[in-house]
Amino acid sequence: MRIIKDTTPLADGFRMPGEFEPHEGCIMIFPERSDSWQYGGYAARKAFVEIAGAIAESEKVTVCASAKQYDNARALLPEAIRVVEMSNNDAWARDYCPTFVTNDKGVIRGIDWGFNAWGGLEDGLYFPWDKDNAMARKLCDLMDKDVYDHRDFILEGGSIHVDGEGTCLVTEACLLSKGRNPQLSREQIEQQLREYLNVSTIIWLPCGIYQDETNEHVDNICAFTAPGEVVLAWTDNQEDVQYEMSLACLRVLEQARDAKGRKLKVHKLPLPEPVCITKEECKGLDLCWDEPTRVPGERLAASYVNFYIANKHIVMPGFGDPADEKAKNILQELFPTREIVQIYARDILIGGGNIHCITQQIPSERL
Ligand code: KQY
Repeated sequence: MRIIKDTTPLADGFRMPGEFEPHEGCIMIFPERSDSWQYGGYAARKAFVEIAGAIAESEKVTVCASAKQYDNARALLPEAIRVVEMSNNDAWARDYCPTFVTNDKGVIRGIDWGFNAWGGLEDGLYFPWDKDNAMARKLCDLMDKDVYDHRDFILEGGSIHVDGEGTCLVTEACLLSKGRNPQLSREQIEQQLREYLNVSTIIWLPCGIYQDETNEHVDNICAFTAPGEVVLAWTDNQEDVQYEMSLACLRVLEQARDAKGRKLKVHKLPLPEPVCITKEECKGLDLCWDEPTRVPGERLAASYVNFYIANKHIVMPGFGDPADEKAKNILQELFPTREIVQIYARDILIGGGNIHCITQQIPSERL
């Protein structure tokens, strides 16, 4: 594996493909952190196994597990899934496994962004995060892909969505947050995205989902379903604090033009009724540096937008809410060639994210 320090994907003719383009595989990490996942992660592991199994129906899945969890992961996961031992601080593959870019010869390279647990000592969610930060490079080595070293720029995979045709979606709340790259201006941050993702248009949504502890990652509020088309997490309830947040994003999307000059088609994806953590669930969470990570009654950042686009499936969360079916039907219409698999995801949501946050696609080498 070559560590590339002196050039960028843009200069070398590489771009980040849209998630809806063909995949070679998907990376996940087996959960075990007891202040993220209730009762030591037992229920979360069951949900991860179900999700990995659904994705493995149409692409090669690699699950990274700690030395402590390796045997358990190997026993619980289907044989077709590759399990590798790799140390980690937690299980958010989207955020610190490599972002992959590809060129017109089908060559794949990784990007190793800096990771500081969503805000470092300013407002990050745990310390230390060194093992997570080391994963992108280890995975590129394992998968025999050259890797761009960009550890001096803090970015998580969940904070970007691209259409593969030159457009990138981000939120101001996240990318301009104090805990990431406070020394860089908005224009300088845009320049990093242009050079590393090979995009020319960046659409800045003001915010994400209420209470999203990542400083409101875009992958929980808005996602490309095809070039020129997005889904936006939506509520019609004007009493809900989320209403104004989603409306502010809608206003930006309605005004935007993508890199090809198209107006975006915006599909509203309903939100479930607010999902709040119970006292019983909180009892199952260990403290993080003597502080509870959640308090009973706290609203969690539930959203159906946090789905994964696999080669033949859409793997989406369900919350046991009447809107589950509605959201599923909307995604089925938007992805007519893919089967929608809805997986009950409360145990992942309690960790602070959802199915998109725990998966990272590897684009296909075939053109
Ligand atoms: O990408 C995400 N949504 C990660 C959230 C991390 C939460 C840590 N408890």
